[in-house]
Amino acid sequence: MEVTVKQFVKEFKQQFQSMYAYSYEEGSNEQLYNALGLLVKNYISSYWKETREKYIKNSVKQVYYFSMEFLPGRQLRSNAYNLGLLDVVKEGLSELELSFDQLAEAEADPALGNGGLGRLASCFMDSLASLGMAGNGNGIRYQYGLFRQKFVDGYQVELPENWLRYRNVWETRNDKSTCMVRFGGNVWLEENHQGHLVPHYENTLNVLAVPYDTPMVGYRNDTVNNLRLWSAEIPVEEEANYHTIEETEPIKEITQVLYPDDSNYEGRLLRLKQEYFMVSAGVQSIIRHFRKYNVPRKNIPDKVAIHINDTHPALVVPELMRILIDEEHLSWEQAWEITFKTCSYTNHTILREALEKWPIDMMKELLPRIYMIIEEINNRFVENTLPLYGERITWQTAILQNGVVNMAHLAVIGSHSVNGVAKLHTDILMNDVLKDFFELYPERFNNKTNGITQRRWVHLANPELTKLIDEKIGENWKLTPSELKVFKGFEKDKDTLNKLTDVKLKNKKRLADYIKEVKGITVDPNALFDVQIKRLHAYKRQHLNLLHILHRYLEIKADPSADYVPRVFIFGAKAAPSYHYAKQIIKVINSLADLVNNDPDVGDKLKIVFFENYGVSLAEKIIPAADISEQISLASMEASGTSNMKLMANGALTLATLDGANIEIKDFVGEENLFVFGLSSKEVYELKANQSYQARELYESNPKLKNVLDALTSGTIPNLQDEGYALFDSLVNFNDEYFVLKDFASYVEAQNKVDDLYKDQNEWARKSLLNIASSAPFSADYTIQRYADDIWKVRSCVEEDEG
Ligand code: 26Y
Repeated sequence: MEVTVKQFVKEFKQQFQSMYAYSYEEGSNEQLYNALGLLVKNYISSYWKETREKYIKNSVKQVYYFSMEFLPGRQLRSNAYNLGLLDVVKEGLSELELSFDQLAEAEADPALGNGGLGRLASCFMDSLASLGMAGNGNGIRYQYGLFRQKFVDGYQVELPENWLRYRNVWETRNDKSTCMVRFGGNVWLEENHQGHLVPHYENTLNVLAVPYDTPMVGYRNDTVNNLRLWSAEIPVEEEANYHTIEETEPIKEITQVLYPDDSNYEGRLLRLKQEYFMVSAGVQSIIRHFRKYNVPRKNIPDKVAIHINDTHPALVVPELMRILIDEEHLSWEQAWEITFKTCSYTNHTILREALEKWPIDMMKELLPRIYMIIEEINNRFVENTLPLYGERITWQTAILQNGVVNMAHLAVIGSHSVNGVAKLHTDILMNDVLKDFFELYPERFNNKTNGITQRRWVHLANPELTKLIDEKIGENWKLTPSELKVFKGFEKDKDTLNKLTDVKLKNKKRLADYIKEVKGITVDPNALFDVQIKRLHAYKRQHLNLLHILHRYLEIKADPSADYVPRVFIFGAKAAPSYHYAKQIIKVINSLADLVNNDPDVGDKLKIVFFENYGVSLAEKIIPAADISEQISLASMEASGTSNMKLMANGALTLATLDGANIEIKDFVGEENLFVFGLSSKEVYELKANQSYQARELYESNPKLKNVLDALTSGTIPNLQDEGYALFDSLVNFNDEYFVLKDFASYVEAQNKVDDLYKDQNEWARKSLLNIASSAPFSADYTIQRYADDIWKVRSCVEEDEG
């Protein structure tokens, strides 16, 4: 968009003054940021309006991405960039002697998600808009985001994340589009005079769903889509029924906090309320919007695609059925045809404990009408399946099983498409986790390997690298990521390799300064920066990383002249508050950090930095500075991973097991350009099946390993309570569920190869360049194009305009 610096400066001053009634010179960073954000939002608003109108006018098919989590990250920089205004804004502010970077840091980072699944949803929003596709997000406006993590004495402490404190300039409260969501009470069906069975409700709890809309700005294509987040309120007309603040709590708490767990399913009533609240409001508003299209209801699937991001929004299936039957008076068969063609489902995890199953009694009581519909879906499913496939398959795949509603089964049965998020993961779904369904509906299954938006994760997070690539291959890769492969042509170009090394060093210096500032630790920017950033979970094996560091430490102590390349081990990870073991791992890493970072024998050879409160904003600082990307989950456990892609795109070399998307990274960049170690998923399956694994044998037979494990309990690591014992126990006495000891030797070996390669900076840079140049296939733009072609059947509206 066209705005001159002069115009911007004038409008910014006005904006500030109209908001705060004093001059910008007196503003705090938060105030200045708010004024700037609102001004940018003003610039966005006409495109936002026009995009919406265009979709309606052309009767464009819309995708609705239903997700309990979104992690958009800070939006000022990315919105200004996508609008093409970033340079103007920076220049204008510097004329006013203000620093854009400083103001941008004042923005709260909305932590409305736990991890990968939530960040993926936001990368997808960015790509949908940038491809000019009509894609909307639908989620919850949690008043408190994922807890703010602090370390006290090395222990994780959780603080509330009040991200709305200084207001949120990007959102628009949309009171015209509220919906009513009903919970509980009694429901019965009665025939009306047209012979329709219609439900009657009594004693329901009615909750008003208020949408807050946030613009999702496409990259220089005038497209602005919508992210709609719902907030729960008391219906105005019922306010008089509430006499005390306490009585209003059950309503307000629905959208108060995000569940901070991404692995342990807890059958909590409040979570089910959240899920239905978001689903019901979302589906109601879709159907309302659909009416503007003036096409028959049977054509809903031609105009609407609803995507179910993991099972959390799977109640979309019965809710859409409810609306079509109870409110639109369609027959069951008509409604089912529409629902099934409209819905599609992505699975993001094979962890048993993360697969949602709700007690039937709970569902019945909280959502009586929805339960009736689920029961009917289940009955019809069983009726159809039993004669064709027999007892075993039918009962294994039923929605209602042993007193619970199996949400994955509901999602698969109610969707025309089911996908995993990396090739291996999809294979595992088809051959293991959902294998009976694969027999019933092979045509539904497909793979969609995850992707990331290069705009946020390269262009914006790593401007110096972006400049270097532009210099060498021109700017086409920004719109057509596949062009990045042209960069491969520079793998032997000395000048390029030197510049690439310089860029990395600059990024490392910046991170080193930040480490000094927030952790008080001095690190050498020339050391190798080794990064593991992701949720803390035993299957991701941060403790394998820990054991290797401890091993190195012991070797250095035994021989201070040992030839180790100086390394900084960098961690960022939150543990679910109730995940005791994960928190113990955090504590041990922190205590080891205290030991290692202050040991004069060690010096710069080894430093450990565990950042607090890992999230999108921290990731943007860490990733451009990484040399090594740790992707060391037990093979078969990590569905895809996405930090692996972000790190690769920024030139880190991957150190990985053959798990999730690591396999595809290896295939694209070539085996010689990353470090692979450990069991394959096939070997993991075999080991589990033949039950032959004896962790204690490894402990007893490998002296180096024994040495390391013993150091957990010997008092070597200071200030531990029982955390060292807990780790030792789980690994040695409880037979090491995630085969950490089994993979230890090959991990150490791979780490030594990392050292050797780092000594040859030229060769390192060459491999780094090849990684960058091979990262294009992991652009979320391509991932979204595949969802659009294969699942949603939507096209770019920008292309359409151009005819
Ligand atoms: C039901 C509740 C316990 C629950 C809450 C959140 C269950 C799962 C989750 C989140 C899962 C998640 O983030 N999965 C990650 O999705 C990424 C995007 O597909 C993958 O890259 C990553 O491997 C996977 O762990």
